Amino acid sequence: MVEGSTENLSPPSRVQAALRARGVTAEVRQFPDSTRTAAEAAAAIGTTVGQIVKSLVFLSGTEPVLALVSGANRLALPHLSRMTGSAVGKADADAVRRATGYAIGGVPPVGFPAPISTYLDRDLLQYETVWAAAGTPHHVFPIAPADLIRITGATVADLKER
Ligand code: 5CA
Repeated sequence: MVEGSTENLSPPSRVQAALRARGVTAEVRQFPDSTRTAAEAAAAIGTTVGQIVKSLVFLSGTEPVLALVSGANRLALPHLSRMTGSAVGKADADAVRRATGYAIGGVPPVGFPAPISTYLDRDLLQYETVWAAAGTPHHVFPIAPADLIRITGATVADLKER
């Protein structure tokens, strides 16, 4: 299995391998400045905060759920619960690491030990390119929203608080 052999790679290399395995040519980029938060990532990259993809992990019971949300938006929990069909709560740092294999601040949208059911904020579709974390608080990659949907199998949804 292609991704089964990537466990011993560094986190950014694992993300890069997951992108390649899905036919995405995007290059993971390293920035000397922190990309830990959406605001920091936007400043480091020189893009708008709306174009930063937050990868937020929730739990529906013990089942992880991933929400890919524009950095300009706050996720409305009731919206996500409605999409999943059951109450969801935010995962703590340990649960995030267990489900994704990455630490908070670097959680990517792909490259997990097992598939995670994924929802994507409709507002991300307005941009030509968006930027997502690539395994650490210093690594990100650019991608077209349509490609992000394809490689994550995400369900597009209205997830934002108003
Ligand atoms: N690298 C950037 C964007 S490219 C990034 O990872 N942003 S993020 O928004 O996806 O990741 C930070 C998020 O982690 C915060 O928005 C917050 O929702 C979550 N977070 C931060 N600290 C904790 C914590 N202690 N427990 C659970 N979630 C946390």
